Amino acid sequence: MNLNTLLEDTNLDNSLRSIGQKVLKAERITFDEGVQLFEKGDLGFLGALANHVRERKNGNQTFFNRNFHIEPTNICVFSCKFCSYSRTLKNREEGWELSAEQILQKVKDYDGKPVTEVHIVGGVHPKMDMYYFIDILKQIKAHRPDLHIKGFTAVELDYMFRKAKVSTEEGMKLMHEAGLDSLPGGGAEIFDEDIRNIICADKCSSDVWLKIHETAHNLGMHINATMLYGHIENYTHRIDHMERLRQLQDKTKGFNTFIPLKFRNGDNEMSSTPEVTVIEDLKTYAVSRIYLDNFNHVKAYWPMIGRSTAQLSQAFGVDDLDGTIDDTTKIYSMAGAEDQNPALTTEQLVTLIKESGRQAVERDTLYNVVSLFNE
Ligand code: V47
Ligand code: SF4
Repeated sequence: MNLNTLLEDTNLDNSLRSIGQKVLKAERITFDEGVQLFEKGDLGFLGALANHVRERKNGNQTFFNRNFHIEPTNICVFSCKFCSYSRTLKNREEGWELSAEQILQKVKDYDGKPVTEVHIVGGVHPKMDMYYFIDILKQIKAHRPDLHIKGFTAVELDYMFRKAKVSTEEGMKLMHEAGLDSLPGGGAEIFDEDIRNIICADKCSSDVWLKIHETAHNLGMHINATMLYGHIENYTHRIDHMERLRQLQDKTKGFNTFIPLKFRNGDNEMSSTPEVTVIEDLKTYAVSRIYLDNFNHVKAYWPMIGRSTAQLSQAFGVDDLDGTIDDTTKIYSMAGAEDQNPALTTEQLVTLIKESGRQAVERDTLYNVVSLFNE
């Protein structure tokens, strides 16, 4: 339905109407209004608003990227309760540790293939230190200089910098100079300290996560931010998370994309926490699109939510479907993701986008257009 017609509906709650009018005028909504959208907005209303913002920012285009993932290890010193993936050094037989040669070989496996990005992320291994990864980054760049390296969450970097006894600024500069082009958005989880203390007490604090990202932004790195939702947090915690990101973005303009990550309860310490429904997924995409007025993109990570929800999400604010990941991304498949074999050819991904009535655009990490499809 047309947004103007929707806002004229006499049955519409007055506070929702006033939020809708702000969105129509491209005005920022407040913290309380964000919470109200979650509490009172039905799916039709939220979808119409979020789609308006999405089309104002990105027209009818949906972006994707040709990338591949490398997970150097699933051995981790931390013990996040939602994690189905990590193993400790004690139960090593269920873990993996790739050598520098194996990591480089994975990059070489893509020689001649039209990928533009490698995404490197894994557990926090006590022996894979900053210098180990600096050496690997240099080797990857020497082998394929034009491949964008998006790697290491703030949690991994914080551990490496502390171990190497370097400041955040110094460590980030060394990693950037060695070839690290940008960071993925992981490790943010939920910034609220009380919830964080319950679900991931021992890893870096919200302030440290934000500081690491700010430092990377100051070096000119454009990066992502995630939010793990749908577990024990409430709507106020979600808006608080987005508010902290919105404030940092006002300061630095360093974030490219916001990625809501749906909590999956397979085989982890939070298995008794039920997963939220697809309605909640779509509401979360929509409210983030409306609230984060200074973010250019909202991404749905399709291996996690499945192809059908990924298609629907494009009517609820999402303009990015990540990439044609043709490697198994174990952090999700081990937690019970919809797509146990997350591989889609470019043709399949383009069809999925086209069927949703959108134009598929292959982008590089920084959203430069690589190819336009189905014009
Ligand atoms: O921080 C872990 C999440 C994240 C579960 O930047 C879980 O382009 C749901 O950040 N249920 C790491 N989520 C992955 C990540 C990412 C993924 C895709 C794209 C990008 C990007 C970044 O995975 C962790 C945590 O929030 N996670 N376990 C789980 N059971
Ligand atoms: Fe380690 Fe990351 Fe799993 Fe937490 S989510 S236990 S930091 S691998």
